[in-house]
Amino acid sequence: KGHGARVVWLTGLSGAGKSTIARHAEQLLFSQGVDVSVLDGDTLRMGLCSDLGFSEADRHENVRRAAEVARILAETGQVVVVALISPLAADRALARRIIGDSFDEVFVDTSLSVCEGRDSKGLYAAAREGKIANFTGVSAPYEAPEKPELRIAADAGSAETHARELTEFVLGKIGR
Ligand code: GGZ
Repeated sequence: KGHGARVVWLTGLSGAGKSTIARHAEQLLFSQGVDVSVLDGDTLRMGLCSDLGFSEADRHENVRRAAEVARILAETGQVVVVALISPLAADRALARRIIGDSFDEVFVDTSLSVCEGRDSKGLYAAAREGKIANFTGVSAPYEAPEKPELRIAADAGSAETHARELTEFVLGKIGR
């Protein structure tokens, strides 16, 4: 148990599948005996980050807090899967600086049209109608990673397949 000490940082649009992939990968890694935890933006925003909105400054703080918590958990030997939109390259670079060598950036690459087509929570529709301001991909920027350690092409294929891809990547990183 333990001694994973990695942070895999999933970035991508709302509805890209980050949370689902993270949860499936958590199960797969757990069943391989890996001590793993998930930090999900949606969940963090219900507690630790409940004071934060979606301005650039608040997203920056959201990323910073998630990175600091991920670092603490990784220092206990866990593999930490973080799932945050984290739309700005500079903020992801901050996370990388906070976490250090055990950080890997994973781009869950789902096109805006596919995310918007799914619109499982109706957020894109609301954003288009101007009911949600600063919505990533609609009225706020998303800077795609230029050199992620892993890119998951998620326009096609199932979340299970993508999670298996992520799991293989993590197992390789922890020498398993
Ligand atoms: C982006 C928003 C917004 C705005 C609410 N822009 O798909 P979801 O619903 O379940 O996940 C999204 C979540 C994004 O939180 P993060 O902490 O990952 O974002 S960031 O890293 O940028 O801080 C979405 C919902 O919150 N949501 N309003 N304006 N996503």
